[in-house]
Amino acid sequence: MGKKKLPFLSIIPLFLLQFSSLHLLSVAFTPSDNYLINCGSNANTDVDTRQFVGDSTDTGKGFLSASGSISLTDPNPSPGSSPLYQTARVFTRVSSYEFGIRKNGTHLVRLHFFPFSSQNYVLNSANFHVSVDGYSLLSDFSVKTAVFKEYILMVTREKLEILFTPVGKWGFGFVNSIEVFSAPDDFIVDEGARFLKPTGIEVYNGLSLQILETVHRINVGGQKITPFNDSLWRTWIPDADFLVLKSAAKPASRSGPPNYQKEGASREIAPDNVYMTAQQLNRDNYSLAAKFNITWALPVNSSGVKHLVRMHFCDIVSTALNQLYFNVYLNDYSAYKELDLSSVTVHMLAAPYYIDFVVDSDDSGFMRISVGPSDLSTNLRINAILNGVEVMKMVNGVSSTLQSGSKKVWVLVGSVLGGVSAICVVLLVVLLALKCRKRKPKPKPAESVEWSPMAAYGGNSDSKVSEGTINASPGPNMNPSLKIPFAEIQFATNNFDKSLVIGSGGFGMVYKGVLRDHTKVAVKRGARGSRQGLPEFQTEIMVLSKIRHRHLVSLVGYCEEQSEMILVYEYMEKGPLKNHLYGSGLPSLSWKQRLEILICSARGLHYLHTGSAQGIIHRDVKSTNILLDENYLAKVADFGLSRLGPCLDETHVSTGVKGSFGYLDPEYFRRQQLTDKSDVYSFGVVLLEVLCARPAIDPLLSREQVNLAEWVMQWQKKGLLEKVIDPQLMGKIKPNSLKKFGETAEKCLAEYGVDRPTMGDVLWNLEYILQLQETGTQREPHEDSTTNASMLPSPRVVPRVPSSNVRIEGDNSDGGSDITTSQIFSQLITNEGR
Ligand SMILES: *[C@@H]1O[C@H](CO)[C@@H](O)[C@H](O)[C@H]1NC(C)=O
Ligand SMILES: *[C@@H]1O[C@H](CO)[C@@H](O)[C@H](O)[C@H]1NC(C)=O
Ligand SMILES: *[C@@H]1O[C@H](CO)[C@@H](O)[C@H](O)[C@H]1NC(C)=O
Ligand SMILES: *[C@@H]1O[C@H](CO)[C@@H](O)[C@H](O)[C@H]1NC(C)=O
Ligand SMILES: CC(=O)N[C@H]1CO[C@H](CO)[C@@H](O)[C@@H]1O
Repeated sequence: MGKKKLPFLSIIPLFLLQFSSLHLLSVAFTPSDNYLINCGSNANTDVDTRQFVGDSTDTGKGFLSASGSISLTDPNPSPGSSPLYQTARVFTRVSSYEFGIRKNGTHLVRLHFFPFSSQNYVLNSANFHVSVDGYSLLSDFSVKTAVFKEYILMVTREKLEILFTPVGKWGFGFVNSIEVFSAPDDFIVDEGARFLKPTGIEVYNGLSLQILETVHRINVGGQKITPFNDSLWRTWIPDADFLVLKSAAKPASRSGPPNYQKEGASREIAPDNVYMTAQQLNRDNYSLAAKFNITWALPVNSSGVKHLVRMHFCDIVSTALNQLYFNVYLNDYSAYKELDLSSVTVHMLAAPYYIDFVVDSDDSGFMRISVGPSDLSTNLRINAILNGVEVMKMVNGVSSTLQSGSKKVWVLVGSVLGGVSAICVVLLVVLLALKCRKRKPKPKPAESVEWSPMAAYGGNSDSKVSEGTINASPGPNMNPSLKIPFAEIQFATNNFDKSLVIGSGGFGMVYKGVLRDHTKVAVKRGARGSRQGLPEFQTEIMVLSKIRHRHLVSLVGYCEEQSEMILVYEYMEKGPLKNHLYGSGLPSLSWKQRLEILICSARGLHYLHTGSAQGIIHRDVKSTNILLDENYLAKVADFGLSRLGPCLDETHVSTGVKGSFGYLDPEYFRRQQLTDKSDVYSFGVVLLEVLCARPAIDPLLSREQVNLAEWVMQWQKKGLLEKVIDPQLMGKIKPNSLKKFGETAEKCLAEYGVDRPTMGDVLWNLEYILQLQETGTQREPHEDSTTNASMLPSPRVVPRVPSSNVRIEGDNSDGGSDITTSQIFSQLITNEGR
């Protein structure tokens, strides 16, 4: 490290042997074209070693090409505000500035707006268009606070014209300051960007001809950099506010200038301070069993618009070459796999490097950038870094039409096929799933239909069904707007008042709380040093901010200030289902209530499995994770273990499994292969808990009774299920309802996943069981002989009183296609989980 320190010119001749360091002495960048205008001012002004020419001075006047403009001075400038903000030029008619261009090439155009008020003009009521060389950059533009706009564009004309057009008869426009200057050569390289598309990565052609608008410029892991310390007079802001999970990252820095290389980035691409600071993986919280990324979510306003994302890298964390390999993701695309900075930068540490990506913004409202561990790195060296990032919107880029066009095709295909044949729908699902392995799927919106691949069975070609799946608009991946300040949580819980504790678990304490807006919430506060740590916390935020569903407990927000890990959920008045079954003295639930609770829970789980195309496995289904609201409406909770992969890691065995023993899929145990059928098994245990009102494991009972599933299944097989049901239900369950219930539970608890029904099947059966209870319908004789009866299609086709027609249709058609669907799903899920 020491040899790279070159603080004083006097010692350079002695110690400076490395060629790269000579770079230091090279002169600062001087643009060929360089126009800096202080609009509305009759004097020149120096700002950050640059002189801004007043456009009311003799030299300045020459740039203004129209009459009908007024120079305005802020009568009450706030102390310390930029001198550029103290005057403005106001346009009451179409007016322009023109600047002679000496050198063809990329230029930067910057416009400063500060809406002060004077006697005659209140600038925040201005409304106008701005165009540059005929390209509209701002339309119907108005300014409520200080606004800075920067555009990067190619100029090949002799003159650059900036045109201001007031809107309406009384409208006017204004500007406080203008900068137009040449960018360094190769600032934007025509074919230098990786174009991320659902079909793969391509080279983006014609980048230099795009007009780019700077949206974000961030010095990752470092301080704000002001124009004074940047050779292109840029401002870089810190990244902390954009980090989705602060504790995933740890700042790194190194002193001295970086080793600029010909092949890499120059100081004009980004200044020293950007490259000499970074965020790296917080390895304090890291384990191989629970890997995570660092993710930034940068707000972007438009969806389906191409953006240039320029990422800056400089390996300031390694002690030797080739220690650092990591993956880069952008909006869930794998943007760069196994990035090895040592090899891309001519084998030198601390050598600046940048990579340009072109990507469409999606409708999440955020550009999501992640760096994360590569599979190649050993545990010892595992790391990932980012030093800086810029996001620029392509103002004249190809818009969303192409993309949304192709989506529409899918919807159309989906709805047509839906009416034709279920097999085609299955195919579509598979295609989509495959497509989604390239580009991660978008979660469904909250209100979308609970979609089952079999929904089309009844000849239902309702296009909405397909739309809900394919044209889904996602919530942001990990929505920073869900962040809640720690102080707010202290307020809500009366500073974690012990009397408000409503539960505790492996994770920590759960408190009841009330937010300032009177929303009741449950606050789950991670215990310091809890075994169930950061990965679970992160998973839960990711899963829950992606998906919202009436039967999944929703996340109100989270807090990770002061190394706290706090999750805030909607409050569920009646608490866990378990308390209403046994052990708490609460009034006993009727059979109908119990069935309704199970139906709601099955809906929630079915949605988890199939709703987002990717499939989410809950992994910890049990009666304590089914919560009831004031109307006994059930919702599934606790997604901390969801989809963390197939292996039973240490953490899981010692915390998760202990609490959930008795619910665990035996196949998962044996083969360590997690599928959605593991949730079905656990749900089968919940069915028995509900029926028998006793815990899944009760060590106080005699040996054959300890394990609820084993014990009850013995009675079920003997056809004597009614002997072991909750005494409160004795004589209250109609025999058909009970019989079907027993069969359903038995199928859920099948030894092998493939023999178990899907959550959708279970849901259908529960609805049917409820109907048997309500109407007392007699079972058709043929049903009893049909083992496949439980695998019927969509609940949509169930008439109030099931007729033999429907049954037969189901019996005929299900066998093949339904099993196929399930197998495909579990395969996809299994692979995805690895
Ligand atoms: C700039 O480019 C234009 C069009 O490509 C060309 O006509 C013009 O001569 C160029 N000007 C200079 C100064 O190179
Ligand atoms: C420029 O950078 C130096 C060193 O990083 C810092 O001390 C100084 O305050 C900066 N100046 C401005 C105007 O930001
Ligand atoms: C990192 O993020 C990407 C994209 O969201 C995801 O595919 C990948 O699994 C993540 N890696 C880890 C270790 O979480
Ligand atoms: C998005 O639009 C809002 C209002 O139009 C504006 O305040 C905000 O700065 C914009 N954000 C970005 C990243 O452009
Ligand atoms: C969950 C966990 O282990 N969090 C730790 C992450 O690392 C920071 C220090 O870098 C600790 O303060 C957190 O407790």
